[in-house]
Amino acid sequence: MSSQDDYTPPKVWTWNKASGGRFANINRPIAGPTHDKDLPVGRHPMQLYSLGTPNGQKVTIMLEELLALGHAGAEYDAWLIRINEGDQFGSGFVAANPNSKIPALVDRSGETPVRVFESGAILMHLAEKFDAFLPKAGPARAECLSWLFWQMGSAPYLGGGFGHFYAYAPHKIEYAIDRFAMETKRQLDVLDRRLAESEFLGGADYTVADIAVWPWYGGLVKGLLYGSGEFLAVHEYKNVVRWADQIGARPAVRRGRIVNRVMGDPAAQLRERHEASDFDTKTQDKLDAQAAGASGAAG
Ligand SMILES: N[C@@H](CCC(=O)N[C@@H](CS)C(=O)NCC(=O)O)C(=O)O
Repeated sequence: MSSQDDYTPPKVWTWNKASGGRFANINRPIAGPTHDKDLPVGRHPMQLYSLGTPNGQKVTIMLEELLALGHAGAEYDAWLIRINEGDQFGSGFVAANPNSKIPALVDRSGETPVRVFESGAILMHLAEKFDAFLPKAGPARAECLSWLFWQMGSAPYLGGGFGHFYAYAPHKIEYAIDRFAMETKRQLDVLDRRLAESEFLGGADYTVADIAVWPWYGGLVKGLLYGSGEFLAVHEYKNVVRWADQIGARPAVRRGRIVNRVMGDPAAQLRERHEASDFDTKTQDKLDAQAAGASGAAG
């Protein structure tokens, strides 16, 4: 039996920096900035400070979808925030998001810049601003928002729970992996049943709910998250796989998912995006090849 199996919590928890694990160098029990650093500002109305994780991809996909609809006001600069290097604790970033997590958006389209943090809030801000991907009223809006907020509440069990203990924790703890694998599979079944009755999560139309859920659960069923595809038998969730492939083939999704990416195939990484032309021919060819191979989701 290893020491973590017989741990007795002390009366008062103290910060043990040597606790280990993949994110030990950035995790800390206090908020606020650690250093002074202004954020860069580009020339477009939308300034995004992010990283190409599933939470970051939601926003770049949304912006690319809006641009594809012809909304020039959605033009954006996507600046890279390297969370492993502590960029989220710079004073400028903390002013944009006091929670020190990507993504953070500063909407500079009006006289006064507006900060928006939390990916769900950013998606709603953009959807309402451009009147797109969010039904205006009635049951369709209620259903869309229900699935949007389902993602916000559910993904921490997948990422912070299952993903952390299955892939990143310094020890494999059966209890923790069992608990979160069970919950992750339950969530996949929730999605699978919904997508058996409906083309998209909100109903007949593609909405911010799909944009929020796809980078997480689309990536999961395509076997791209935590190397866990076989362990979770993700191929069993056939309706989720159908939906993941369908969304992954959208040109705006193929562009948005590679913005601010620093991992995986270098040809499918656009570390910063400042112009539409930044998606160069080489990247586009690579994305076309990926789409042809139907490997559409997040990585
Ligand atoms: N609920 C937040 C979650 C954001 C989040 O967890 N971001 C992670 C990367 S995916 C992060 O910035 N982590 C840095 C840290 O925890 O210090 C949202 O949806 O925006």
